[in-house]
Parts: sequence; C-alpha cells; structure tokens
Amino acid sequence: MASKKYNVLFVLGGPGAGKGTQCEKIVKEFGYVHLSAGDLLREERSNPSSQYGEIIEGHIKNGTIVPVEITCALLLKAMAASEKNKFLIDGFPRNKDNLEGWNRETHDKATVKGVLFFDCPEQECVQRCLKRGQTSGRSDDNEESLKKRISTYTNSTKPIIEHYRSQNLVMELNGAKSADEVFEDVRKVLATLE
Ligand code: UP5
Ligand code: MG
Repeated sequence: MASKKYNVLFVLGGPGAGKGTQCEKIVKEFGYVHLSAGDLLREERSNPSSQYGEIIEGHIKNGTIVPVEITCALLLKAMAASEKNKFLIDGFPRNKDNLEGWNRETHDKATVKGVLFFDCPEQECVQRCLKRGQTSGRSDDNEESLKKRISTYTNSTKPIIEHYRSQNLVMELNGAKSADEVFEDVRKVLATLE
C-alpha cells in the first residue's frame, strides 16, 4: 500500500444546495480535485459498455441511492487516476450503506479531514433545480423526482451529516446566500484547515 493517504473533504447538502457551484470555486483557489459522485454516476450511466447503466438511471430518476459498491469504485478509480491527493468528494456519502462501504474500502487509503455542509431551505433548493431543469437535460430536475430527492436527503443523508457532526468534522455554511457570498464563508472555513 502506498504510504501517502488521500486527504478528503466531503461536500454535502440537499439537491441544489450549491455543492457543485462551490466546489468549482474551491478548486480554483485551494488546489483540490473535485469529484462529484453524481457526475461520475451520470458518466458511467452514459457509457454503453457499462453493465450498471440501467441500475444507475433507475436510482437517479427515483432520487434513491446507488449501491456503494458502484459509487465507491468510481470514486477510487478517479482518485487513483489523479496525480493529486486533496479531494473534494461532492454528494457522497448519502446514506448508511455509502458510509459503511466507504469506511470498509478506504480506511487504509483515505483520511476524511472534514465535511462542508451547505444548508439551504427546501423551497430554495427546489426552485434552483426546477430552473436548472429548463436547460440541464437532467432526468431528475423535475417536480416528481425532486420530491423523492428531498425525501431521500431528509431521511438518509441528514443522519450522515449528524454522524460527522458528532465527530466535530462538520463545517456548516448558509447555502441560501448568493454564490459569491457563500464562497466568502467557504474561504474562511477552509483557511482554518490549511
Ligand atoms: N445555484 C448554486 N448556488 C446558488 C446560489 N448560492 N444562489 C442561487 N443559485 C445557485 O446548483 C444547483 C443550481 O442552483 C444551479 O443551477 C446553480 O447555478 C444554482 P449546484 O451547484 O449544481 O448544486 P448541487 O448541490 O450540486 O445540486 P445537485 O442537483 O447536483 O445535487 P444533488 O445532490 O441532488 O445531485 P447529485 O448529482 O449529487 O446526485 C444526483 C443523484 O445521483 C442522486 O439523487 C442519486 O440518485 C445519485 N447519487 C447516488 O446514488 N450516490 C451518490 O453518491 C451521489 C449521487
Ligand atoms: Mg451537484
């Protein structure tokens, strides 16, 4: 096993809370590699030679969570392919299965340095995703999928955030402000980690 462990910040928050937007800004200033679990799954789904395409699309449309074996393998592959070792893992872990699978697969490979949690009111999240849905082509940016995404977030992902909070790893940010204002706050909390 390589001696160098991956340093990881998880990035969590509801659908449309601004995880991807803030990660892009962080990458520019702080030298992390951004890995969006959702983007990796969408890419895998669209790969005609993947055996997981249908399973992944079923979960995405239903707002449910893809089995960790698939997601964690994609994340580890992307980390191994990178030359760097500071990663923002966006949108993962989303439930207990994800958390347990991650711990099982990476206990000797990665250290979780913290969790950036973008807290944003449900209505704001829904409005953002519906607006994006006018042009995004995402199969889950519609009212029906959004109800399910919100419910999965509330029932399955919030307990994971609480788990990390009990370990003092959560950095909570108000995601309802403008993207630039949120990033001002992000900058301050990340400076404490440098
Ligand atoms: N926007 C962003 N910030 C704003 C701000 N401050 N003010 C106003 N507007 C703002 O932003 C969403 C939209 O809002 C954009 O149009 C943006 O311009 C605007 P974005 O930064 O994309 O928010 P984000 O939190 O990344 O929203 P996203 O929709 O990507 O979140 P989800 O968590 O729902 O989606 P994700 O891609 O992570 O997952 C999709 C699905 O994949 C899941 O539902 C699940 O089925 C599956 N999945 C798994 O099964 N396992 C995983 O580990 C990950 C995903
Ligand atoms: Mg996203």
